[in-house]
Amino acid sequence: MKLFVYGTLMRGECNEERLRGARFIGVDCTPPIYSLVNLGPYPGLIEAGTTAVHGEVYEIDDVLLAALDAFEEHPDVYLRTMIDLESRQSAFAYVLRPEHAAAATPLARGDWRQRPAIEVPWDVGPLHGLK
Ligand code: PCA
Repeated sequence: MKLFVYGTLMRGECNEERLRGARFIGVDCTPPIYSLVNLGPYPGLIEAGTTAVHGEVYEIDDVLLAALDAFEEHPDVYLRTMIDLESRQSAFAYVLRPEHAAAATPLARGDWRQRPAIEVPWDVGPLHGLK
């Protein structure tokens, strides 16, 4: 089956290796009826809003689907849901349950790769000794 990923499972992001062995189909985008929220280390797709969310589609098998369901804590945190994409294909996506989005800030551009850099809350000072 097809899986649309929009966060840490995308290429170049921190959990990309979890899709090792899956066939990459292409980049895709949701219709503008969602929100993408920033939970810090990872984002959440929320089924309400006006944002088109960018991501990638993969062909995955049952074994990988089960492993990803466990990793994404389906159905407790994310709910794996069939959604429609702008390319007119349908795919599963991990939709964040709204009760986990309370403290999250929206990513209006719908693109996890364009999230703001993490702010370092202390002054690290001049980086002596790194040369
Ligand atoms: N992993 C899943 C859902 C959010 C996340 O970080 C994904 O990349 O689609």
